[in-house]
Amino acid sequence: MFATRAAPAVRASRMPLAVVAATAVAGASLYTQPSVHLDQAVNTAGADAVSRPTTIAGTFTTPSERSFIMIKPDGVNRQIVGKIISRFEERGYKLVAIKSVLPSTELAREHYSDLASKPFFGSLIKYLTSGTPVIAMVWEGKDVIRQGRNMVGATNPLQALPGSIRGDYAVSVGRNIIHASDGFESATKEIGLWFGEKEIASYTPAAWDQVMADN
Ligand code: IDP
Ligand code: MG
Repeated sequence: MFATRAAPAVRASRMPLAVVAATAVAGASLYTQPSVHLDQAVNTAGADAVSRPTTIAGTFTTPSERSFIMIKPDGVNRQIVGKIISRFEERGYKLVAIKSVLPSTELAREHYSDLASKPFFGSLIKYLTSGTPVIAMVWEGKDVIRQGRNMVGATNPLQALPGSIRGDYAVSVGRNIIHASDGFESATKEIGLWFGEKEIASYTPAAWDQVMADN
């Protein structure tokens, strides 16, 4: 749970200004927001609002749900940023925040903190901070966390189905183009880490009600 974790050791002096601001704002929200595990959230999806906490990732399973999606340096380097953004737009999701970031080592390490013990962690961080920017985004809409994972495809492109982003554009697990939050708790952490509340827009696309409606 975020409330019991130590604050990230992020040194502001080595971070881009936007990230400094995001981290400063996020620091407060990230570790004080109620968190919920994905399984728990799935089980309570039909229950009342009290059991569906709202964080910077919105409210799980509702149109306010948000996911952190990041085009990694290989996606930027291969100049397919527009194609990837189009997929989320065409699906019906709403882009509520976007920025190009040269992540600091500290930011990259915090983002992937759950993988710190993996043998590839060092090279993953080196790659993310190699000097080619990442495109950090927040997308909003019903089920965007789980649907975002479907659209991105399996971690290893060998298992990623054709039609998914990794299944269409990637070959190697170490160069799999894109990141997507894997649950409500990680979306809450990641959006709070990369963005401040004030960087996230509130607006209603023309077709929003059509796309989000249930009978
Ligand atoms: P995800 O990106 O699908 O959520 P994670 O297991 O969270 O997958 O791993 C984060 C990233 O670390 C992957 O997207 C990939 O770039 C890299 N990675 C994961 N497993 C390996 C591996 O076995 N070798 C090299 N890189 C890996
Ligand atoms: Mg992951």
